Amino acid sequence: MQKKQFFNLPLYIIASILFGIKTYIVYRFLFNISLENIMQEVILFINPFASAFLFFAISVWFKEKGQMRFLRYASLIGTLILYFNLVFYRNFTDFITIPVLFQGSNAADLGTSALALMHIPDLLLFLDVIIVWYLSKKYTDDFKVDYKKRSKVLALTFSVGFLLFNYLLAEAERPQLLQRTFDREYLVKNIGLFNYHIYDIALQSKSQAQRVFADGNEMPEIEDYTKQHKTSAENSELFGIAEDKNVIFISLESIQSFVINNTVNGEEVTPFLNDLIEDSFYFENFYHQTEQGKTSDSEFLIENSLYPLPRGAVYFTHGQNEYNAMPEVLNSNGYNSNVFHANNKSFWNRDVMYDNIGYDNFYDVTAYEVDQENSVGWGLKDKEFFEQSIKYLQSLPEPYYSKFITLTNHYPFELSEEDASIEPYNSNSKTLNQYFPTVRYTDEAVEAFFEQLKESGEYENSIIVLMGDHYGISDFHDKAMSMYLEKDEITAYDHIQLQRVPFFIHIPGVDGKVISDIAGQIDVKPTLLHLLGIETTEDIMFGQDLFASESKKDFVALRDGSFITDEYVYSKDQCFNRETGELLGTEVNQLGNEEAAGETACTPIKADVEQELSYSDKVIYGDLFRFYNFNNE
Ligand code: GP9
Ligand code: MN
Repeated sequence: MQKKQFFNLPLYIIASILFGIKTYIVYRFLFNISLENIMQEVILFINPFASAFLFFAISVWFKEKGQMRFLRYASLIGTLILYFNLVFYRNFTDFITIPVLFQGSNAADLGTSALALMHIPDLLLFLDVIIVWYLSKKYTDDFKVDYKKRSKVLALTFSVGFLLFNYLLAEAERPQLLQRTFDREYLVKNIGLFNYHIYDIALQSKSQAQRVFADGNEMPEIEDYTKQHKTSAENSELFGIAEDKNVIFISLESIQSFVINNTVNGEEVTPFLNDLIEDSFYFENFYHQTEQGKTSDSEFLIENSLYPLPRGAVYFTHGQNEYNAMPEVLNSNGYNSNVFHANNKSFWNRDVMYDNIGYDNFYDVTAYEVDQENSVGWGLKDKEFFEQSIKYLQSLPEPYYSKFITLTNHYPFELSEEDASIEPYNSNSKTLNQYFPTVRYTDEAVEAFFEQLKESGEYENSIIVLMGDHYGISDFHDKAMSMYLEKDEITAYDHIQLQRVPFFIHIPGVDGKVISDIAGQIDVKPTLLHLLGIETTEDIMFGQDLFASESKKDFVALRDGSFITDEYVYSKDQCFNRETGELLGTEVNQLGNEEAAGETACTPIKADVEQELSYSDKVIYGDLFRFYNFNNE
């Protein structure tokens, strides 16, 4: 009786507290999780307790004897999961994912070095297991309780409530955290390691199920479709013009076409890019086709000429699929392929995806010297990034394909004063105001990079491709945008036209021109491969060579089903004249006026667009390329 008073907390609460404290210590001091503000600190502190409580509170549903056994094994298994992650993290600075565990070479690599990654003091991590074990054995009679239904429901309500609270905080800190899945570190930081594992299992099972039910049957129809719409090498006006040259691809973070040849406060926004148009092929009606996966979606488009997915980031959800991506194709044509990007390698699951699609090297944040001084916003400043990259570029075997992903011009468009060459715009949108100086900063960084390429001798033998990855200013800022563009309002038509991003192909020694044909990121892969003199007959791609003498398709499809043709722009059931922006008709009547609704000039094309997007989705959901032999050799 006496003892019972001494331990007046139920054992599952004691176990939760101990386990929560331990997990927090591991998060805070053993994993290298970056915390950017107080809110993140708070969430990181709360989530270990939320998930521990959820887990241990299950014990109340057991009969008295089972309760103790459950708590013992729960704390042991929970600790083992935490510990395996720690050991994995010490080697890979990343968290375990189900596919990595079962399919990746990572786990095998780890096997050999696992012992070296375990340290004697790690035994302390098992302290709470020993305590729970001891208490549950020694004081079984004091701790086992015949819980009333009310207490059970209370424990459940409390644990779910706690979890929900944690989730809401996380959602406030990172909107759409679960739908978008951008980074494992963000997930662990916000919902905790254990909930992250549950989420990862759910995501994995869903895509596995779709994969399992797919067989090769759909493939011939899709192959047929892409072959019919393919532009052939014979029709390509510039086939082989850059044969065996290096490719330097620069992904310009959040740069939209509306800043090109435009001014703010009387100053040019992108003087370097404007000049570059003179001696490049510049596509002025080139659209991004990304969705929630943002930069990674744009990468996916240019690497595969497949569309990204309507929800989530395909880099995350289908990072293990079979692809026939540009790095693989180039590798088999004697190229060495690389990515330069000064961010966490696990962001957008890049490490896994890059490995899968054949990149030879990924120069991630660890390849750079990053400190307070040379960083702003999301990390290393673009000028520093290019400067520090040159030495790596020079060391590569040629020919190489090297993709550089800039970062400074990322929302919320922060820039220190000494880096700003132009004044911000003046409107009610801080975002749009600040956008111009950061775009200018990136423009200057690219200019300096061109200089460095010339000085280091990398320029002459390379072609340089520049592309905006996606929009930077969302429709949330329409009011300020309409003011800047001197329009009464931003209509659905304007919104689509704002999805244009700059696309340059600069071939030293070759005169370029401005090309007005409609084009999209989906067209990059076939275009580049043809410039390099690589045939694409065997490939399955939805894009076409932008230098083909005849176009095989009438539309550029955006990922939400909007599209652009020579004559029309279609978005949200509305069909516009592309030239004038005049509304030609509405397909489904949103105002409830049946008569006004009906077919428009866009209707027949809409069906084609939907079919194309659904073919591409089928390839990804069913992992259909595993049934296809690309014959790359
Ligand atoms: C992150 C960078 C930005 O590494 O590519 O990603 P975004 O938010 O633009 O997709
Ligand atoms: Mn981006």
